[in-house]
Amino acid sequence: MNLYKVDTGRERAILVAVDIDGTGEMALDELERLADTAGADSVHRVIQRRNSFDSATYVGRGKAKEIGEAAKSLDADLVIIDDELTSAQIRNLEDITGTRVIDRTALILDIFAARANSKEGKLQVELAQLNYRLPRLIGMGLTLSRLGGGIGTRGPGEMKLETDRRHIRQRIFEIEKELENVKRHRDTLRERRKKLGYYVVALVGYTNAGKSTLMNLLTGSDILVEDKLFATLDPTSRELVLESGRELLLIDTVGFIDKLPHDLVQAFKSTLEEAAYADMLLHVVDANSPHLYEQMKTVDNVLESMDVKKPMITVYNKIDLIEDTNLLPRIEPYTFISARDNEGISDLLTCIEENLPMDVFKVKFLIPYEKMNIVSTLHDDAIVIDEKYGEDYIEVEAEVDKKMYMRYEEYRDNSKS
Ligand SMILES: Nc1nc2c(ncn2[C@@H]2O[C@H](COP(=O)(O)OP(=O)(O)OP(=O)(O)O)[C@@H](O)[C@H]2O)c(=O)[nH]1
Ligand SMILES: [Mg+2]
Repeated sequence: MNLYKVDTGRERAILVAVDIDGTGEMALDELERLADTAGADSVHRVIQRRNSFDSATYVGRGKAKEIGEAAKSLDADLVIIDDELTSAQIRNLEDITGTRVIDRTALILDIFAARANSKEGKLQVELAQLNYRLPRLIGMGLTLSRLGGGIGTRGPGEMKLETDRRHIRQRIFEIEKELENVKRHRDTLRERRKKLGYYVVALVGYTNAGKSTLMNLLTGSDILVEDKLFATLDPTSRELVLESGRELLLIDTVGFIDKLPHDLVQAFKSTLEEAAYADMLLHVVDANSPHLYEQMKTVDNVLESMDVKKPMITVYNKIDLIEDTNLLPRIEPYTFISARDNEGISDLLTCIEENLPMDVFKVKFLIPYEKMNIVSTLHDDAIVIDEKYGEDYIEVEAEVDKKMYMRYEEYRDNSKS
């Protein structure tokens, strides 16, 4: 390592991809953004066209040597590989290049580690990191022996990451137990939301599409918005009242990315489930992205893998940056907006309104006389079909929306259909 190098606090990285299907340049563009977010500058890019990954060294052995030479002459701190590697591949590549090697998964986990804020988020990231690390302890020679850390060695917060197998297993066990509790809490919250009869609408989409910007605009909240990947990790929910008076809960969620690490999906299950429990999804798309199709496909794939099938509106965002919206795929329903310039928002709200499931329930309520106010609410806000004044109760037959259906659950007459 060059002791006289100017310390910018940023690492110098060589980015490497094996290109099997011709998408190498695109993959490295994204890897470069990920590296930038994690605090590394790309000093060199290497793409090798091959039919498959080399099982021992990922790229071919000759290419690995070249990378080592480039690392020396460019004074690189690390090599970042665009796919997930085995511990043997990491070890072999470190031996040949003489440089620290991390893979795409470690890079993404590192970004998540630096960005986790909530207790749940930190636990989820730590769990994902430990699960990633456990089978790779032998491989991570240079990474773990490195003093002073660097990308790939950071834990959530100031936590030092374990390197001892037995401790790791113990810690995984503890975290899983803690996350169970968090999950139960989340389930309770979800139940409560359901009881209140809220329609839940979740913002989903590729990272950096503008989900949080839209959330802030619609609900006046101040969620962190950044031109970096994975600005949002924790789901945030806020109330939104539509023109018609219908109230919904809007949820901002963690962004998706191509080749989302399996350990992260597992650890973030309860967070990702926010989309699964929503009544409707807004798929926010960066309409200006050169990789728009691939990003939309990735989002579809992640949702599919979680078995999420919900009514969805495609929301093309950042139209202030594009000249021709005619080139965008038109899968109904869709809208064009600029969350930055507050454009197209009323169309979006109308579109939400039109596509919300219109649940109407025909029910009979048995309402005690001291709750006369409920009867008048039903007259005001629902359609009363029939009304009988009995001995103990007022029997009201009415058509109500989901919200009222849930709100007056305890007065429903369940004795007959
Ligand atoms: N030009 C333009 N930029 C936008 C628009 N909406 C969002 N951005 C920018 O896009 C970047 C990402 O925005 P975010 O709202 O953080 O995106 P996100 O989808 O929440 O991203 P993650 O939380 O990282 O998944 C920021 O720099 C925003 O200022 C828009 O309509 N037009
Ligand atoms: Mg966000």
